[in-house]
Amino acid sequence: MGLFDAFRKKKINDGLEKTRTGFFAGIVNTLTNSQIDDDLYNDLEEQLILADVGPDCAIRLVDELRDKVREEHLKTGEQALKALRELIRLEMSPTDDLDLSGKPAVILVIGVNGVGKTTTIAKLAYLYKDLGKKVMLAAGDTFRAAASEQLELWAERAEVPLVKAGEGADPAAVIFDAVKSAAAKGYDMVIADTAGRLHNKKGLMDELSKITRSVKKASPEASLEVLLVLDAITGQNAISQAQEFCRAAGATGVVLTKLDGTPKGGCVIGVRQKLGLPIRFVGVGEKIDDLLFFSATDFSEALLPELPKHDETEETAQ
Ligand SMILES: Nc1nc2c(ncn2[C@@H]2O[C@H](COP(=O)(O)OP(=O)(O)OP(=O)(O)O)[C@@H](O)[C@H]2O)c(=O)[nH]1
Ligand SMILES: [Mg+2]
Repeated sequence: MGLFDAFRKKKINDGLEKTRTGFFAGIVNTLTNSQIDDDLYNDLEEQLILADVGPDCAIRLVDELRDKVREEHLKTGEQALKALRELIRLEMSPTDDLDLSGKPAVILVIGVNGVGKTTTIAKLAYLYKDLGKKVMLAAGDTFRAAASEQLELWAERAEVPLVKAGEGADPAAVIFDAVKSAAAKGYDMVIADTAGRLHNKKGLMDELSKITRSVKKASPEASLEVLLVLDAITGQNAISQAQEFCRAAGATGVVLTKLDGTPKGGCVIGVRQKLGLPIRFVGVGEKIDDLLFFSATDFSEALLPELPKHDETEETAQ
C-alpha cells in the first residue's frame, strides 16, 4: 500500500471510529461468536437497523446473506462476515467518477440548513486545488446574512478566488458571473454555494432550473454536477426527507457529512438504493482537509474490518 492510500485509509477509519466501535463492532461480535442460524439472522437484522442502515436495506442485506451462506456453503462466522462486507460494498456501488468534463466544471451544492454545505465547498476547493485544478467559488447563498462572509473566510484559507454579491442578490446572477469569469480566466472549476432551503419543492425547482440555465448561458462549455449534502447525524430521517426532493432538484450525487460525529454511520449503506444517487464524498470532521472521495471498498472495509489473524486459529482449534 502506497503512502497516499495508507493516509486515506487512516482518515476513513478515524472518521468512522464511532460507527465501527459502536453498532458495527456488535455485528462483528454476533457474526463471529454465534452459530449461523435463524437467531443470528434476526439479531443481525436488528443490529443493522440500530446502526441506522434503514429497515428495507437491513432486510435486503440479511436475505442476501442468507442466500449466500446457503449457496456457497459458508460455515464460519468469519466467512459470513466477509460475505456481508462484500454485500455492503455492492449495495453502495457503483461509484463512478463525477462529471468534471466541462470548462469550467461547475459543482452546485444544495441541502437543508446546517447540513454542512459551506464547509463542504471549502473542503472541495482545497481538495481539487491540491489536485492541481484552478478553482473559483461562487457565494450563491445570498439569502442568509453573513453567508458570503463565511464562504469568504474559507476561500482565503483555501487560497481560491470568490465571486459574491450583496445580501438578497439573485443567486443565479452570482453563479452566472462566477462561471463567466472562470471561463474567461481559464479556471477549471466553479463550486457554488446555495441557501439552505429545500422546503418548498416548487420554489426549489424554479430556482435550480434558473441556475442551470444561467450556467449554460455563461459558458456553453460548462458541465454541471448538483451535489445534495446530507447530515449523517440525522441519518435515515435526512434520507427520507431528501427522497422527495432530490429528483425535483436534479441532484446528481450525494455528500454525507459529519460521519465522525455519529455511531450511526450505517445510514450511508442504503443511500444509493433509496435515492438512486451515488455517494461522491464523505465529511469526517470540521477541518478543511476532512473530506474524502467516497469509495465503497474503503467504506465497507472500515465498517467491518478483517479480524486479527489469531482469531482464525482460535476458531479452527475449537
Ligand atoms: N464534525 C463535523 N462537522 C461538520 C462537518 N461538516 C460540517 N460540519 C459542521 O456543521 C456546521 C454547519 O456547517 P455549514 O457548512 O455552515 O452548513 P451549511 O449547510 O452551509 O449551513 P447553512 O448555510 O446555515 O444552511 C458547522 O459547525 C461545521 O463545522 C463534518 O464532516 N464533521
Ligand atoms: Mg452555508
